[in-house]
Amino acid sequence: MTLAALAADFRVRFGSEPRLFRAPGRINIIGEHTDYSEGFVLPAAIDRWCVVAAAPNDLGRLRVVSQTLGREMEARLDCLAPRGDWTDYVAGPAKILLEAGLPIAGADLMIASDVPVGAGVSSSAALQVAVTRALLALSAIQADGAQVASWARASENRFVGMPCGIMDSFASANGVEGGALMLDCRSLQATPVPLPDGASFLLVNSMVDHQLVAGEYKQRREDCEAGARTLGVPTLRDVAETDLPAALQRLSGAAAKRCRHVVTENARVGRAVSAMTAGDLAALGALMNQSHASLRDDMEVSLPVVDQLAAIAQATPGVHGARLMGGGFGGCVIALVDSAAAEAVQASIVAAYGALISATPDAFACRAVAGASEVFA
Ligand code: GAF
Repeated sequence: MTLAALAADFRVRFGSEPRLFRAPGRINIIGEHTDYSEGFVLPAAIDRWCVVAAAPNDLGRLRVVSQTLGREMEARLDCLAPRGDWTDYVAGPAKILLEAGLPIAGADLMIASDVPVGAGVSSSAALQVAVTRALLALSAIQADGAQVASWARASENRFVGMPCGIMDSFASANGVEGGALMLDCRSLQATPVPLPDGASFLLVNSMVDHQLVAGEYKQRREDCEAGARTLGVPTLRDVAETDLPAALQRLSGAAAKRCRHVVTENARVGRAVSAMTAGDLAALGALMNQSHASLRDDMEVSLPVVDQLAAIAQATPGVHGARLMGGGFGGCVIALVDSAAAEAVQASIVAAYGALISATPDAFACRAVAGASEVFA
């Protein structure tokens, strides 16, 4: 769907002239299941977008059309409540902005997205960031990207009920063209890191919808919080790599494994930034492989079929490293590949994994793009 076509559909449906706002999905190069422990992540916004066409109405209502889903909803701004479906990602940002005391006006919204759903590339964060941006702009309220990300995350945490960290909404709101963001999830200080020359990031979908396991995600978060409590630190981010052996002696079971993952993964993010800056693809790929092993063995968020996909990718010539990406339990594997071999690598992984699951997995290479903004048809 082009921007012009979305605007045209909006005029037909609502009879007014929309402004257009878009927010991208994201990849995460490394730094998984660390954001909610206030650790480090290395995501990049990608060239898949959720676009929201928006105009004010004077009805005190949200009137929403999802072109992506072929569904509609209408709700009064003064009685927004979760319904447990897609509408929560639209009503949630409005509710959060109102709770923040912002004078959000009624709005007509039409949504079109090409961010794959359930693939671990943050389609829900993209939607909430785009809606947040749109509602703010229609009411002429200024906000920076970090603030937009925090509101979008609050929507996901408090309205949708998913206890995610800040990474996804931050990347969608603040991404930089051609680069990743090394984000400190405690201070929200973000440092752009250019993607290395000659390399591409390829996503291959395991075709297992990761959204089915919000309970597992919540459990991982609670494991990390329990570990931090036992150690007497605010979060596991406060355990230095050099202090890990001593910390592990004081923990057992799941808390020990989660702690080892978070501490080593935070360290890998720093090393990955160094490898990217040096253009050392072999080192970056090795770190991604280690991240996968840690997510599988210590964070325990993989599935056998995802491990098989990662193994296939890791063994494919032209691939420097590969790992599961996002919350886990399905979704995409991200592979670091030589750009010159990208098409052949994609075909090879798709064929091998496709034979395993008797279906053709979705796969695409992506480009790093700027974060959410108003756009013009
Ligand atoms: C999901 C969450 F939404 C993020 O906050 C992050 O925790 C990620 O899983 C794992 O790194 O995408």
